Amino acid sequence: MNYRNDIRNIAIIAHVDHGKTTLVDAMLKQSKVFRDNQAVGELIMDSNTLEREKGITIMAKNTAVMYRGVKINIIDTPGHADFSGEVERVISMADGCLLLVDSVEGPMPQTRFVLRHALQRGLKTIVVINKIDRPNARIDEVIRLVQDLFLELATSADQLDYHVLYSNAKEGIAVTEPGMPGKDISPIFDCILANVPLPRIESGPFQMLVSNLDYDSHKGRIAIGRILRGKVAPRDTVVRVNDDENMDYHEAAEVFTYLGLKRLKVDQAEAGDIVAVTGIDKVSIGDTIASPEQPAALPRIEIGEPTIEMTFGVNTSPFAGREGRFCTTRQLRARLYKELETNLSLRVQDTDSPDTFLVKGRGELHLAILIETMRREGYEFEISKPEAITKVIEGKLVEPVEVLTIDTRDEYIGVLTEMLSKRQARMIDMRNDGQDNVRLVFQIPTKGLLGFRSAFLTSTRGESIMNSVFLGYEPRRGEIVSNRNGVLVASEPGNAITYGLNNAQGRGLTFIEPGTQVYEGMIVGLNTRLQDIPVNVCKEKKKTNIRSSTSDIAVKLTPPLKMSLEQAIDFVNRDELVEVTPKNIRMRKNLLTYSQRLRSISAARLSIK
Ligand SMILES: Nc1nc2c(ncn2[C@@H]2O[C@H](COP(=O)(O)OP(=O)(O)OP(=O)(O)O)[C@@H](O)[C@H]2O)c(=O)[nH]1
Ligand SMILES: [Mg+2]
Repeated sequence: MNYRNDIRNIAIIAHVDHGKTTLVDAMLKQSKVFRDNQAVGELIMDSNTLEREKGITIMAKNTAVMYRGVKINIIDTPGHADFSGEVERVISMADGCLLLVDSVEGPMPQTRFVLRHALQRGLKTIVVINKIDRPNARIDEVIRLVQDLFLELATSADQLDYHVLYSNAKEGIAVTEPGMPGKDISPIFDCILANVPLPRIESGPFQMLVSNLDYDSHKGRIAIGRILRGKVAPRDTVVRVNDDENMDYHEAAEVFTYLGLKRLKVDQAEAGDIVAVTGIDKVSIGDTIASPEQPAALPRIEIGEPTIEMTFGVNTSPFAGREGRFCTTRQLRARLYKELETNLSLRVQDTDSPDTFLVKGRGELHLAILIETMRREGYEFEISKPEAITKVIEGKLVEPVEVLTIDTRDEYIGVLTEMLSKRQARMIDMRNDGQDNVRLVFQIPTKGLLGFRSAFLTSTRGESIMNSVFLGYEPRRGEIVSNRNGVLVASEPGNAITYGLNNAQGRGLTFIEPGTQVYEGMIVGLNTRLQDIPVNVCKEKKKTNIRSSTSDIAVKLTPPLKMSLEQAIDFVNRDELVEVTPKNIRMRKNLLTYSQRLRSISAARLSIK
């Protein structure tokens, strides 16, 4: 067995927002991969539009820096639990990892998830306590908690022997002892060089596992992965081996390695390095590409199962086809199945209805990101309320359960515990820091979390943070009764006007502005009571001949409550749909007319009797 000492491969893992991408910024900037006068900004690796808008990483990405003559291949990963599949997918490319932990928050549920994966794969871990500049940093306690986590998760004694560094990623500073003055990020680089194992080179002809895919309009599919064995060069003949051990032959067109934000075209790349190879038609993540001399498949990447599902259907609203570029079943189906090529924890199934597909994902945000991406690409479709996926294990019906961590203030404990107990949550921990801050930990079925986020933000006035991670399956308990109020449903099509909306505001909150086009059955507001009521928001005031001194005074409407896509997904009930187009997000009743809805209610009552 050989090793090469000119490369190290590391993944950066952590709970959401603990500073991974910011640390990569510092590594890139300080290793001089940019020109001195080049404006590169912040969160450089979060290059996708939705990542920039939301300030979170969604997809794992590769980059590399040179330090003391060694190339460090870096994989930045997302920290949000919904994108855990990305971490599982790329972690096999690395020999070591930096585990970042926020100096105030300490280890969070996703810290445990990513560390468990890293340790199971035998990655050498370097702990980096980040954000040491935060005023209420509690470094000693965080170190103790990290130690507990290692004791619980380590698979061998030598994994307990890890290095700890301290950083302020935002300022680009790291130190080896807390309190030490720092000047740059070099202690992290030095620690990587000294401790991350050298990449192993297995002897034999070329072999690599495809861990990621990219596209280029000229070059086609780009297969990304770490070379395990041998070398690859442009125009080499390679074999693609897939799931069913089927093989096909290809000619590698170009071979690239990483440096900074660029891919460098190379004449040859060798085992131990992370490369991008073009020319391999139809290649998928999980395929092996290898030399025809020894074309054996490597074990495929195992990815956790999805926990929630919803339907995606062709838009059936009266406004169908007006705002989208891609509106047909064929286009919707093709787009959803294409997503499976890169979005490994997603599942798509045809249903009994040819116009509707069942899409399964790792959480509401996972699906919401797909919906938002498709809408921006010009797709128009309708989606149903997300549901938790139940399954049968050993003859028992089970449902997914999650650990929910809430950081909030003392005054909200009462309201939160009450809301959550209705959602079948059980409190498993409560810790107070003596300064009004409290961390609550619950175990809750996934179905109880659906629709919780917006209620949570409203009732704690945006002052709290919630995070949830999949825990496992438990016997399914009863339904959770929705305690959302009824909705105001447009009874006539047309343009909403101030007069009609003002009347509607007498019944509850409204969601639309004057001038909005509505159709019968569209949801235009929230009732103050439990049942739905039809309202005519297009109704005009009756004209009279008599002028009154007050009639011309403009009616002042309360501003509408405009819902984002995620809020709309959270809001709708089972008998409702969200209509998604590039221009609008509308909510509607599944049955559009009042008489249809009445008939279905009485049919449901009859069937209960
Ligand atoms: N005060 C302080 N803030 C930091 C530090 N490092 C990162 N941040 C801030 O923390 C926030 C989150 O940083 P990111 O780098 O996006 O975190 P991340 O771990 O990549 O987040 P995800 O990829 O979404 O999981 C940003 O607002 C950063 O500016 C630090 O050392 N000190
Ligand atoms: Mg990030």
